[in-house]
Parts: sequence; C-alpha cells; structure tokens
Amino acid sequence: MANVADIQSIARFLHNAEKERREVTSIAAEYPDLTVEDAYRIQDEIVRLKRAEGHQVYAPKMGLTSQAKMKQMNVKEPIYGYIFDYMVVPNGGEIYLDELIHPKVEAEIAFVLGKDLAGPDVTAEQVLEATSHIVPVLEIIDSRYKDFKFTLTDVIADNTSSSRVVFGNRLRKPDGVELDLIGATMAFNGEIKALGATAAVLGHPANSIAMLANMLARRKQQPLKAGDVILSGGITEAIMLTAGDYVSARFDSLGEVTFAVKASRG
Ligand code: OOG
Ligand code: MG
Repeated sequence: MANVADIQSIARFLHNAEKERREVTSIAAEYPDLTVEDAYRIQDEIVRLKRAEGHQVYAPKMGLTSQAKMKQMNVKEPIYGYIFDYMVVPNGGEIYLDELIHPKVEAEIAFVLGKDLAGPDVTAEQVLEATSHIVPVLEIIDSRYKDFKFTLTDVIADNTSSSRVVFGNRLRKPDGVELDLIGATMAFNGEIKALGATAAVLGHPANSIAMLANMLARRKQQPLKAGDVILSGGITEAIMLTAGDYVSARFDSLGEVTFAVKASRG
C-alpha cells in the first residue's frame, strides 16, 4: 500500500496535467508497487481536489466494459470514475481542442436511477428494477498519458480519462426496451466510423451498473442514489478527434447526439 504523501502527490500531478493539458508518462512505471486500491485512493484524492476548486460530481461512469475497449486499451478489467459538472457539453454543442490533450470519442448509454442501489450482491435484474430512464451519450475521453498508453492502475488514478460528455435530449423509460439490443452508429462528417449494440457492454449494460454498485460497496464508498446518472461504458472502440470534425451518433429509439470539434473558442 502506497503512503499518503505519495497518493497526494500523484493526485496533484495528474490533476495539474489535466488543467495544464500536459501529457505525462506512466505512474505505474515509476511506482511499480501501486495497487488497484492505491489507484482508487489517488482518484478519490483527485475528486477531493476538484470539489475544493468548486466543481461537483455530475455522474459516475464505468469504463473498459466492452471487448472492443479492453482490446483497444490492452486493459482487461472494468473500472469506474467520475464525470464533473464542468465536463458537460450541450447536445449540438462544441468542444475545443486547445482545452484538451488528444481527445477521442465513444458512444455509450447512461442509466438514470429511480431508486437507490446499494451493493454488495446487486444483480442486473435489480438494476433494471431501479432504472427510471436511459439516455444516449457521447463520451469524450482524454487520457493524460502520452499516446493513451496506460496500465490498469494508471487509468484508474487518472479518473478513467474523464474529460467531456454530451448527453442526448431523449430520456426513455426502460419498459419494453431490450436494453442490450440498442444499436448505435457514430459518424464523422456523415461517414460512419464505428457501430455496435449495447450487448457489447458485459453482455448487457445493466451488468455494468451492477458491477459499479458492488465495486462501490467493496470500497465502502457512498452507494448509488435515486437520480444518479451513470455511464455504462463505451460500446465501440474510441475514435480520435480533429478540428473540423462533426460527430453524430444515432441510437435505436433514443435519438441523436452530436457535437462539433473546433481548434479553439471564438
Ligand atoms: C479509459 C476510459 C474508458 C470506457 O467507456 O470504456 C471509458 C480510456 O479508454 O481512456 O470511458
Ligand atoms: Mg466511456
């Protein structure tokens, strides 16, 4: 177990890398004994630093929940992290490359809870029973590590590459929707670059939310609450963004999510 001083200094280092849009090299290479629990303690400290700067947690997220993502990132275990209020971009809005390092985009669905959901032993059935709505999402990830090269502990410590997120306008009740068979396409300037279905996420995206509830319980963190919006993880691999891209994702029965990529504001 790493000591508190190391946890705090690594957290500040990664938090500043995000603010200064500076890419860094692997923490795990420098601290080879870092455990997964250490990495989550670094992430907890980043959450604390952001709150101290006046930011609020907007949504918990799961990551690396599909084979496509695990294969792309060469990390074989789902992880969780947090989206903050300052990361939210309106549907149809813009993102600015000079505020980011090397962003990529991925399509996901988010669950909105109508009931609290506390682990351990939460099942996918309980997740479905607790879900009030689902909403489509484009998540913009921006690992602080050079070339998106990271280990499991690296990416957990880096708050799972959280950077920006665009939610769709259409909230849908889950009743009568096969939540594992929601198809999605993601196009760049009208050309489809990635497509998939929600079953790519651990066989059914409700499994991802159940896993989060159980991971939070294992770490004795605050459980998921009614009203929480939770990202279940990328369906397809993530695709690099460049200035001039217009990204549009279409989700079966959930509508469209779009944003434009600009070099800078104004
Ligand atoms: C880590 C973030 C993963 C997802 O949906 O799989 C993630 C990364 O790939 O940089 O958000
Ligand atoms: Mg994601």
